[in-house]
Amino acid sequence: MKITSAELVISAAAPKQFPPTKVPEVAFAGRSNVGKSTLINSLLNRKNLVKTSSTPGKTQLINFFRINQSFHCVDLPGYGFAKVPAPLRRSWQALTEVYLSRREPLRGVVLIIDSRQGPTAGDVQLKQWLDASQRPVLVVVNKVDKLKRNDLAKQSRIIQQKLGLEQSPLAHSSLQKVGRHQIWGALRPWIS
Ligand SMILES: Nc1nc2c(ncn2[C@@H]2O[C@H](COP(=O)(O)OP(=O)(O)OP(=O)(O)O)[C@@H](O)[C@H]2O)c(=O)[nH]1
Ligand SMILES: [Mg+2]
Repeated sequence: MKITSAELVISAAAPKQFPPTKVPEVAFAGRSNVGKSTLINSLLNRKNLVKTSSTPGKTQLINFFRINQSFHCVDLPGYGFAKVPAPLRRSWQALTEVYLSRREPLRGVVLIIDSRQGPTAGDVQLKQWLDASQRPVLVVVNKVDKLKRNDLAKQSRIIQQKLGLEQSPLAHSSLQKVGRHQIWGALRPWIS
């Protein structure tokens, strides 16, 4: 995928700020710190378009990015980070839930799983919820630089089984620049 333009449309704190659009959208979901924002930067070949942080809970709003004037990438707040105050956690959850259940241009969700941790209860819950909502899901196992090859094969099987996938998850590492082309290949039908 050749990226000719990528810009932030809006950081939405409430559903009424979701931008009206006719272009298709892909959203990136996963637990806090799993590398969602970094993955979007690496897909778009941009170092700092999306803010990333080693402190979990960096992305608290829903960030809409317009790519090549033709589709949106949407960075969702992460879940499952206990140190975030409970009321804040609820407000993100509510915002994300409204987005995922009602957003008309949303074509599919990239669900990102940590390669070492494997699927958390939150990951399993979200996958089941997306399936029930008939939202297409692409599962990516991320930070695969942290695993040896054998362990990655084992972890991929566990992810496939726990999330009930027909195919094994795509492997990605922003650090090693692995998996970018495969992910674009899977996303193409959603955004064209
Ligand atoms: N080893 C390794 N570290 C990574 C990779 N991708 C991201 N990280 C690191 O993981 C941390 C979290 O990255 P973010 O992209 O901010 O994570 P996020 O999922 O957007 O987090 P929230 O916004 O808090 O939900 C940062 O310290 C990144 O440098 C990767 O492929 N490999
Ligand atoms: Mg983030």
